[in-house]
This record gives sequence, C-alpha cells and structure tokens, in this order.
Amino acid sequence: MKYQNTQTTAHTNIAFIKYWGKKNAQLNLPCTDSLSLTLDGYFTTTTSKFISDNEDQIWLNGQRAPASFFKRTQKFLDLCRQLNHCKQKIQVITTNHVPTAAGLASSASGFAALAGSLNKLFQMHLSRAQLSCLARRGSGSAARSIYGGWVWWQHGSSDQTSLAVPIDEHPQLPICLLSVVFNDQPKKIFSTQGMERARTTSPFYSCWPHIVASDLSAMKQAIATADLQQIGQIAENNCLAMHALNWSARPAFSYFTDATWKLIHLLQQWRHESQLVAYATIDAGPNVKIITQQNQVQQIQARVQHSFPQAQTTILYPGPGIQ
Ligand code: 2P0
Repeated sequence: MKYQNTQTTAHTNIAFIKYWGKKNAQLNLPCTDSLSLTLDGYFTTTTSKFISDNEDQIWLNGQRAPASFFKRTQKFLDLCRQLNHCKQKIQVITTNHVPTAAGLASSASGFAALAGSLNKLFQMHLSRAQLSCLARRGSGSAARSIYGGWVWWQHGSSDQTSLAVPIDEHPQLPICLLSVVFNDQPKKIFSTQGMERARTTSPFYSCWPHIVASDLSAMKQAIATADLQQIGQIAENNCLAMHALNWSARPAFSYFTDATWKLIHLLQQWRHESQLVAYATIDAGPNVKIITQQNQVQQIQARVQHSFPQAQTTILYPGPGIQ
C-alpha cells in the first residue's frame, strides 16, 4: 500500500441542545437529537499508520497512552479493521491541543480526528456523512465534530441514519463562549454512566425527548434569526433540564458544585441589572461555558475573574470542521 498522509485535525464542540441518553449503547444511537457549536480553541491532531508489531501502539501527547485511553481507542481500531477485513496492527499518534485548563471534553475532537485519520489509512473514501456515523461509534459527541460551526446530530434509527449535518451559518451572529474552569480534575461519573443512570432511573426521563424536540425547534429559529439572547436562554434552559434528570435519578447525582450555582445566579443578575448577554451551559462536570457576544466577552471575563480569582477562563470562538 502506498504511503498515505493520514494527519487529521478535528475541533471540539459544545452542545447547546444536549445529548443525554442512548437507545443503543453498542452503536451509540442517542435517544434524541442534539445541536452544537464547533469551537476553535481546542483541537486534536491524529496520525495513523500500519505497523508490523504484534500489538497496536497508541501515543497520547508524546507518551504511551494510559490503559483506559488505549482500550477505548483499540476498540475503535478493531471496528475499522473489521469493516475493512484487515488484521494488521496500527500505530496512532494523537495530540490534544488544549488551552490551559479549557475544561472541554476531548472525546469529541479525539474520535472525530481518529475517524478522519483511519478513513485515509484504510482508503475508505467515506463522505462526511459516513465519517460522522463512524466517529459516533467512538464517542457520541464526536459525530458533531466532523463539521464546523452549528451542527445538528439527527438521532436516526440505525447505524447509517444517526449522523450530524451542518446548519447554515448566520454571518451576523457575533457569538463566542467564555470557558470558566473551577476544577480540571477528571469527573467522578463519566458521561456514559451518568446518562445511562438518568435514562434508566429518572422518573422525568420520559419528558426529555419532548423537551429536546421543543428546544431544538426554537433553537433553530433563534439561529436563523441571529437572536443571540434567545439562543443563550434556550441553551441554558436545556442544560438545566438535562441536569435535573441527574438530580432526579435514583440514586441521584450532580455534577454541580457551589461555584457552578454561584456563577449561574451571577449570570442571571448580570442579565437583569447590566443587560449583558450571558447564559450558562454546563456538561458532565462543574465547569461553566458562558454564551455571550464578542463585544461583551472581555467585560464578562473581568467580572468572572473578580468573583472567582482561582478560576481559569478562556475565550472560544466558532471553529472549523475536520481538516
Ligand atoms: C453533549 N455530553 O451533547 C453531552 C452533554 C456531555 C453533556 O456528549 O458515551 O463523551 O462517548 O457517547 O459523547 C459527553 O458524552 O459520551 C456528551 P459517549 P460523550 O455534548
């Protein structure tokens, strides 16, 4: 096989309408659609090549990957080998380019970059839609990181129909996010486990697909009309509904800390008293991403640093799809 340049870069994304629950864990088919914005500030670059060793070789940030990362990556390599009727071992070299403690999940950019790299290595010639399906098998949110800007992951009903599609950009939308990291330690309950407990035990889970359908429709309208306040309000509502599933799970759990709540309350205050555009969205951890507009982000950053001197903040803008 002739030499392939397999280097692929993928950016992470933040969900404005959250994915929380799988109807098929093996295929990573979600219970609902979700919608995200791909971000510029944090990305993964991955290369891969066939090797004649007896074991796969997986490198993360210049070192041999830890066991859990190795196992999850190898499972994805096995899937691609199976699809391509191949048994050869593979070397993967992956680097996460992270601004200091961005507190953003790496599995979305990681599996999108890996899927892109293996597409080249195996010469699969997959379309972007097919790549989205493949990346989804590694990590659900990776399906969305194939595309830049606004992305809608349609939950679908099979391996071939659960995929992300890009949503037209609105050129007049001066959106950006402020990532506020209170704690950059790994989370105690991984997303995969958290969403499964919420799905199987929260008495409110049956409401979740209806909430998502309604929020998604309103969000698409808000994006189309470049209504940043509406985008922020719907995203915050959807995020709090997602976390309410965890608070009502049995046993209940929460990713929030006192600092998370304090910042949510401050944002409400800044919206009402100072007319700032500032809404919270929070994933499976205590850290907050503030949805705001580009000409207010520095003022908001200064206020956050004043209230939380220990927190690390990073400004993030919309980013591109895989390259
Ligand atoms: C999201 N999250 O939509 C949601 C919101 C976290 C909170 O997707 O099990 O790493 O690998 O499919 O994609 C994080 O979960 O989970 C996530 P798996 P994933 O972004």
